[in-house]
Amino acid sequence: APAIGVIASTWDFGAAANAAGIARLTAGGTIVDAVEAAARVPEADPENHSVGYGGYPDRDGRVTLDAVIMDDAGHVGAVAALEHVIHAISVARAVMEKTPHTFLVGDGATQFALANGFPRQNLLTPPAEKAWRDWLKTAQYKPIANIENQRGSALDHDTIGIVGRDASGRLAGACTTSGMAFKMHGRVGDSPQVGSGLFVEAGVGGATATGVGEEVTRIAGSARVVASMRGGMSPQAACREAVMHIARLRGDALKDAQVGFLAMNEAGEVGAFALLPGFTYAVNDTTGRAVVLKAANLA
Ligand code: SD4
Repeated sequence: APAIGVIASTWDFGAAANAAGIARLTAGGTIVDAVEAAARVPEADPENHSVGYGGYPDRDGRVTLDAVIMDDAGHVGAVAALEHVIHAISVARAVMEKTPHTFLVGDGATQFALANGFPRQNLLTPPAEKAWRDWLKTAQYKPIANIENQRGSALDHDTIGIVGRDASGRLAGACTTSGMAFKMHGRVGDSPQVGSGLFVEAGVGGATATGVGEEVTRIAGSARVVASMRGGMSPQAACREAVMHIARLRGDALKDAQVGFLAMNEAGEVGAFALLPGFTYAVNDTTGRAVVLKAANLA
């Protein structure tokens, strides 16, 4: 039977997230419900050190979360530097549905979440606090490529970016992260920024990004991938084009930074591309297909 829905997510752990999203679709949820449900899986996982609970803190020891959710009708909500609330993606959705705005940050985002009934919780787990205290000994800020797939290592950043399509062709996406481990307090990466960490457009498709957010932000990466698909490129070709643009623009300044893009077109076809080897993504659909694939790369 043909799939009535498909969800794709960044990294190996995307498979479990996708499964939650597919379950939501199968139960009659919308594609927005599905991508939100998917994003909530790593947010609640203490073993994932880059999303929600258990996320690594900034260099001041504070866990600060960034998230965005978007559909193909121009509805969008985002939060950045949210503290004390696990499900940043659901706060982003509340921004989308309950405010006249698209983006709340810092104390304003946290106050909005608490006022809307999100429980206040301590997000800094003992292992994350220990990693931070170890990091403070040298205090060297150096992101490590593909650390997302190496659970429990000192600098992981396991951002999840999700794009999905339902049976009727409606598209939506979500992206949620605690950002780069040991970032400066107040730093916001690509993930919650519409057009950088995520972009969705009716009749075209959706794209999301992972890796060193600064490199994605400077080219508005996900919007660029979607624009390339609008121009006729396949999802993988569009991701490759954005990666090549970053490589051209930044040259040696990239050092060993990783950036990966993941895209889905209007037909539900999925592609990805990364600067370096090691970027993986997961695709699940309503026929029961669940695969983890290695993205092609420039190296
Ligand atoms: C950021 N892009 O905050 C995120 C980090 C990430 O997997 O993708 N980690 O820059």
